[in-house]
Amino acid sequence: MASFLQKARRIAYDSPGLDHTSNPRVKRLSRSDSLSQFIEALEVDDCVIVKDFTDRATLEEANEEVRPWLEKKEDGVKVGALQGKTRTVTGLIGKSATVREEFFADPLYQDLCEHFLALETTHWYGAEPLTTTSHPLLSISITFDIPPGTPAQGLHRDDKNHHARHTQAESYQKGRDILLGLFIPGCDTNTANGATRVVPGSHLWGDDLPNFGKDGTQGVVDAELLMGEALVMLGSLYHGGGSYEKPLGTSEKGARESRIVHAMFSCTGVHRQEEVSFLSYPIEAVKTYSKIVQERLGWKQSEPNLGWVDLKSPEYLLAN
Ligand SMILES: O=C(O)CCC(=O)C(=O)O
Ligand SMILES: [Fe+2]
Repeated sequence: MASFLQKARRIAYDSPGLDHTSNPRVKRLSRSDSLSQFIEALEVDDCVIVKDFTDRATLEEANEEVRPWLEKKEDGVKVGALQGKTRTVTGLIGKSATVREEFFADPLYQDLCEHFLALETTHWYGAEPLTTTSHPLLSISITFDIPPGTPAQGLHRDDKNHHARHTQAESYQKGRDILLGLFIPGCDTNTANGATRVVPGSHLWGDDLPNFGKDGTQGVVDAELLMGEALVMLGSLYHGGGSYEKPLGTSEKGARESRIVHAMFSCTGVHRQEEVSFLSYPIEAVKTYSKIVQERLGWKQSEPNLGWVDLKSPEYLLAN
């Protein structure tokens, strides 16, 4: 298995003939590729780019829906990996119908969440076995808008929030991750404007001090994305927003000066969500959301016995 994965890793990149073990890149796949190719890319590299995730018109709609919220934010926040410059819009599911129904509810992303995060367990009532499944939840939906003058984030794993522990491994075991992220850029992202930096393969590392080499760039790749593409990543991937060093006011007149990415993370159905869904999205609004979104927000119980209201799955509260 290990040698299969190593081989897959060598042939996984889209420029044949290059030794990408010393110059790693993120694999790009299309929607026409099979789900198992996406799964394999995530198992091998811990991230993958979907080339044709969305189109420009849909992306512009999402940007328009988010922009008023962004413009209300003068300053960035200092929390977690955010160091005060990056502007954020939280609770995106309620603020952008396009982010919610076109991006978060995307069947490819949801199928990958189901594959990596659904839990199926057999337990016993006396001698009677019962197998139940817990489906994933949305943990957080947030826009990251990096203005010029923003330094790079410290490389980190987002599953730190869930106190995840990792043992070093040769190859991927299903169930290893508790988060799956989806990053959709609202503009082209590149090294100059702070494309997200990722460390392919770091999902197999343990919890010791990570080694990014003397200058902190060993194994680090700028996941440059074009509008319409999306990056899918496991929660154990070392990553961080890149630096946008260009001074403010040097862009062409009228050009938007920020790097905008709409991000979502899903977690397993038995972990605590980063954003408290029931306080973030009022029930009257949730009634208008698609079924899959309602379920991922926690309006369906996790089998066997989590997330009840009065010992019942809460979707009955959405019925009228
Ligand atoms: O802005 C980005 O590219 C990534 C942000 C991030 O990883 C974080 O704030 O946890
Ligand atoms: Fe992060």
